[in-house]
Amino acid sequence: MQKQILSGNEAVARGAWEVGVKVAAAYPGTPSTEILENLSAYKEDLYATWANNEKIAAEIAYGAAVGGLRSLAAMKHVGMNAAADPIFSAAYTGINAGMVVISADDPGCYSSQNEQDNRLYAQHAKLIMLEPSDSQECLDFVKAAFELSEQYDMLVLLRLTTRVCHSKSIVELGERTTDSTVKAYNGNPRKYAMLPVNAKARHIVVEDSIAKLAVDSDAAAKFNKIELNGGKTGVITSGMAYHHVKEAFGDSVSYLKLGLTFPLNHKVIEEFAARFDTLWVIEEGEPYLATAVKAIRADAVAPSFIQGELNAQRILEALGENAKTEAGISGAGLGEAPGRPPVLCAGCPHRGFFYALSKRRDKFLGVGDIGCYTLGVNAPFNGMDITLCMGSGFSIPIGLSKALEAQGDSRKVIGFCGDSTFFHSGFSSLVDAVHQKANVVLAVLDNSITAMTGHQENSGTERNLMGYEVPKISIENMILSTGIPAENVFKADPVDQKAMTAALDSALAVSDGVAVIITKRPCALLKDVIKARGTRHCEVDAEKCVGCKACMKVACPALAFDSEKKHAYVADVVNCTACGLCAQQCKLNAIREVE
Ligand SMILES: Cc1ncc(C[n+]2csc(CCOP(=O)(O)OP(=O)(O)O)c2C)c(N)n1
Repeated sequence: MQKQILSGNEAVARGAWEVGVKVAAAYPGTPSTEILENLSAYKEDLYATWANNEKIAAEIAYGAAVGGLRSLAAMKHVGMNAAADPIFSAAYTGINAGMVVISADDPGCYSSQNEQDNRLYAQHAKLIMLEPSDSQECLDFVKAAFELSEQYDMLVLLRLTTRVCHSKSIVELGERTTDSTVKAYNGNPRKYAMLPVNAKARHIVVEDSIAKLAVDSDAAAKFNKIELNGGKTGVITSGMAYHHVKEAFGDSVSYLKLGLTFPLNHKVIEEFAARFDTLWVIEEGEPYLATAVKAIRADAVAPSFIQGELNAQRILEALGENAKTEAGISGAGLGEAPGRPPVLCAGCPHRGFFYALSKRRDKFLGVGDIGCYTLGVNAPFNGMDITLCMGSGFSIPIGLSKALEAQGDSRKVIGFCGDSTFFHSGFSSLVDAVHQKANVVLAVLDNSITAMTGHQENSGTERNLMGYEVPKISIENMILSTGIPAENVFKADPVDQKAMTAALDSALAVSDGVAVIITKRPCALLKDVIKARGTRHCEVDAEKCVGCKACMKVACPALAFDSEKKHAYVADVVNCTACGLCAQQCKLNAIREVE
């Protein structure tokens, strides 16, 4: 049997391929992104695509599953909010071929705007939930998930977390199941057309299926692992929390590691609990298991780890004296890594936009969105007042501008989002702004890629995930299609400060309805951009530099200031892209481009 070291995401992709998945759709989002990237490598055997948002991804997968192909939709946890609408109703209809929704949660907010625990979605939306805790289980569970999905005619939520997605461990690979996975389409509007009359009937069906699975002893044995090590303490846990608690206590306690976490098999929990004087529930996030276990054993000890990622030290601290007797270890040395706040890269086109904006700070309130440009919130740009979720950069301004108007505040609201976010949900917000005649400035910061999550293609790129040529959708044409007059649409290369400032001033001067700015310059880290730049970079002429630090105001990480010699210098020649934004600030022409 072949073995490989794989991350959880790679193992999910491998498992999906092995189990005969034919259609996979996702919208990128850390920590889930690599699932689809890895699946696209199997393009001879399946169709893998980036959708414009998670709702669309779920609907593509659902269409394929009902049509008879095993399918999956992958997303980060907040993507589930966008996809919740179809998923809740798909849970009623059931599917035909298996369908798995993958939610990658981010306890500790390493790359997210919140740390919601999507285990609660399983219960709420009525999805079977499997929680793998390492890469082998990622592969095994995704395969089993399709069988379970078809056996119970239910959607399965494969719930991952950052640490499961990104940790690497040894995985035993399997063979690929071939075409027996294709099921004939069995049209049945009473099952699939969710009018109230059908929905009521289907609701009962899904509740019945949940009840059956909750007592399915085969499923319980397959996914729930009991490790009896003697001693008086039993631990109930799931997912990555299992490894943290194991690191803290090793074999000094016994474990019930739940893999099938919705519906929970109460008999399994009861039998395990009955063996021990002391019962701990250790889980990351909301008290999901704790609520169920405490209904069975009210004295179960369940420390709260709602905020932040779990680790052995936190568990030991939370359990206090109890932990010392059981574990005999102190947890010393399990320190936190130092924080390193992210910054806009050297040569990032968004820097030019925010620099121009920072010169007009008294004239606007800024509403950001989610992307690399969110980093414009930091000093020295201080470019935004609010940032919430994808697409909201174009809709919050509608309400916020009403509030400013009501209070006689003459500042404009400027909302901004990137090209991928524009396709995700920004455009529908823009349409609303136009329809409502909102007096706002909306800026699309188009760097021709979904940059923040690692350069995924989107509807504005000419290739898709599988590398095939596809129609490239014009953002400008979409904007003009809303009826915004062309004279209210201002375009600029954001690094060109003359053009950028002119665009900004013109947009701020529009007094009736929506003005749009489109900044257009590709991400500095795109392969083609790096290739075209070659070895060009900037250099500061120390003779000419008087140490005024005007160039430092653009906050480029490639540029530094020598406080002894009192002049600026390009400290990171490799990453300097010679964009010239710093050079534009130098009145003495002390910065020039060199090879
Ligand atoms: C609902 C949701 N889905 C996915 C993400 C993950 N995510 C954060 S930023 C981003 C893409 C931003 O791309 P773009 O708007 O083009 O801006 P760029 O990073 O290129 O500047 C994504 C997919 C998220 N935060 N929320």
